[in-house]
Formats: sequence, C-alpha cells, structure tokens
Amino acid sequence: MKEDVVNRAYDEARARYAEIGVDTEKALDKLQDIHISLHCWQADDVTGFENPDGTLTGGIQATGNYPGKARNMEEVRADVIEAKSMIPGSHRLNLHATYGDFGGKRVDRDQIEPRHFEGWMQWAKENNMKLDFNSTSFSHPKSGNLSLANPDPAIRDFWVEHTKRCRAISEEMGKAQGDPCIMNVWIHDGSKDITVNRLKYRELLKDSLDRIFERKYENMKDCIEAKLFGIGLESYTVGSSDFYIAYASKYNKIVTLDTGHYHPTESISDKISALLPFIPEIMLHVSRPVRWDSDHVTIINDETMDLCKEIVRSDALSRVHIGLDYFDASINRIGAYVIGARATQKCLTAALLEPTPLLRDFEAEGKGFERLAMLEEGKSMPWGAVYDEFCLRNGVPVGDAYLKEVERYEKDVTSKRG
Ligand code: RNT
Ligand code: ZN
Repeated sequence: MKEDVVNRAYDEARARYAEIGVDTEKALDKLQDIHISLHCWQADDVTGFENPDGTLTGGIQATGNYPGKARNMEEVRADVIEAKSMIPGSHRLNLHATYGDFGGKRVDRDQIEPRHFEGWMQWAKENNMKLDFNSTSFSHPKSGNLSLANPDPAIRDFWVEHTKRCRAISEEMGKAQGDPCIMNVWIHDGSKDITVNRLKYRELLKDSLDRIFERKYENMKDCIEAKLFGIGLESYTVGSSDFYIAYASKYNKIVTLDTGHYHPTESISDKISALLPFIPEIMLHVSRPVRWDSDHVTIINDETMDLCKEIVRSDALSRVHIGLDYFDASINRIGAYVIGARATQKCLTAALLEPTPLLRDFEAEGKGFERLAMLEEGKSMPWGAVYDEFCLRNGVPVGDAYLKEVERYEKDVTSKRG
C-alpha cells in the first residue's frame, strides 16, 4: 500500500474516532507497549532439538505436512526473525525446554541447565526479544499418561526435578533480560478411560507443584495452564481448570488461559474479570480451536475480539500477558505466525479504540439501546486504518504486502529445506 494512502486513511479514521471521544494516538501508544510472546514451536511443529525424529505425544497434535519446517536451532531462529520482521512492535519469544542448545548431546530433562539456554539469551538480546519459558513433560519415554501426578515416585521425582530446573533456567533468563521470564507449566496428565482415582492424582499433582514452587525467585514468574482433555486422554485431566484456579488463587500464581482449553460454548473473555480479583496476573495462550483444541492459527473472530476488549475494559494490560499457542503444519509456518500475531494486534487495536466511557455512561443511565447501537457501530469503525498506520510507523509491511515477503522467504529459504 502506498504510504500516502495509508496516511490519508489514518487521518480520516482519526477524525472519525475523535467524534466519539477516542484518541487514536493514545491507542497507538498503548499498542506499541504490548509485547506478544511468540511461541517458538510454530516453526517446527513442536519438535524441539532434543530428539528431532521423535513423535509428539501428550495428547497434542500438529497436523499437516507443509514443506519447509525448521529442522534445527538456526532454522527456528531464522524463521522467528523473519516472522518478526512482519509483525509491528517488539515481541517476546516463548521457548520450550526441549529447544535448548544441547550441542548434539543427549541431555535428559532432569539434567538441563541454564548453560543450555545461554545461546538463546544472547540471541534474544541481540534481536531485542525477551524470553519466556515452558517445562516440557511430553514427547519423552517417561511421559506416559502421568508425569507430575504419577504414583511411581521415580517418575514423579524425575518430572519434579525437570520443572525445578526449568524455573532455575527461567530465573537466569529473567536476570539476563532485566525483565521477569514467565514460565508456564502445562502437563498432559490424564486418563483415556474412567479412573476411580481422580482425587489421588490431583493430590499428587498438588504435592508436586508445592515442591516445585518451594524455592522463591525474583526474576521469573510461574504460571499454570489447565486443559479440558488431550487426545487419548479424553476421560480425565488431572490439571483441570478448577484445579489450577484453586491452586493459583491460594498460592498467588499466574493462571494461563489457553483459548482452546475449554468447553466449546464457554467464553474465555469472561474469565478475565472473574479471575483478576483473586490472582495476580493472567497469561494467555491465544489460539483457535476448531471443534476441539485443534490449535488452528489465531484469526480475528468474536472470541479474540471479546478477549481483547475484556482486557482493555478491565484496564488490565499490565496484568494480562499475551502469548500465542497454535501449531498449524498445513500452511506456510512463518505466514501462520504473522497471521496470528497480526490478528491478535488487530483485535487489540479495535479494543483500544472502543469508546468505553461513552458506553459506560449509557449503561449507567439505563440506555440499553444506545449501548448496543454504539457497540454495533464500533464493529465497522475504521480500526483497520489505525492498524495499517501502526504497521507503517513500525516499518513492517502494511496490509497484504506481507504475502509477497512470506512467499519470497519460502522460495529462497524454506523450500530448500529437505
Ligand atoms: C497444550 C497446551 C500447551 C502446549 C505448548 C506446546 O494443550 O496448550 O500450552 O500447546 O506447551
Ligand atoms: Zn497452551
């Protein structure tokens, strides 16, 4: 898009928003301050560098075999840098424990150390990205159906040790970047068929978490992620939503809300205001479930819009961390990053441009028609022009201009991967 076309559309939009009392410049400033945590695992279908030939277990699946997936650390890094060049603003990178720099050696999960991630810390600094982290309890011979909730003390201890080490690594990352590293614990633990030991496994998980979180750190933050069910683990999930919300509110932990991890009719946006009075912060895994936790690429839809609006209406941008979590192997993987990140930002843009004070006045005055009418009008207000201006100011492709760049990178780089 030509620069002057973008500028003209923006000026029009600015005037339109001013009429309803919204300052687009303020919205742009706020948007600039939102750093999305990009999930490293979109680049390589959650494979990691520990065992590139291993299969993905733990009830999650990356479906599709689009050519060009990243095969090693260099390729993941190159792909993330490429994706980031098309996403306006500065963003974070969310690493999984299996993405360490193991130098070709077999380093088991209970042996990982900060030194395996020093290269990442250096790389992140050079590329103006901050790191977040995740323990990895899936795709491992000891994963089975139960990890932190395993009644076998040897297996449970192994995963407790792994998760403790992940916290120590996160602490080093946080220290190195002068900003807390947010570490997520998600485990797949569950049962394919009916279990008569629901309480037992949950008590074991609680005890494991207590042991894991015993040590206090200054430069990292813990978050815990629930799930409805995994593939092959359909009848019972140890770490359910109730379980983690209870745990987090009792022990002051961050709750991770993955938008794919709830009953299809549940609204995730409504959980923001339900949780904020009780827990310090929220981490989001913005995804798009299609019929199940299918991890399709995030798009602009009612769910993503509502989620962003609820964060903004709750004035909680500093308490809600936004990360992405999907792994689509059926389309260009770099394009998938760009679409999902930009869609999330577009929804945030629309949310930041909402005339909330006006809407709240209507509500206080009992003017239901007026409130609904303005909400409807907001849907077709020119927030797209404001986002285009944001892209322009950040020096990234505006509108569909990124298609050509994604295609160029595919031609020059990813299509040449074996
Ligand atoms: C799985 C969870 C979890 C994973 C990543 C890879 O259902 O959403 O967050 O997607 O840790
Ligand atoms: Zn998730």
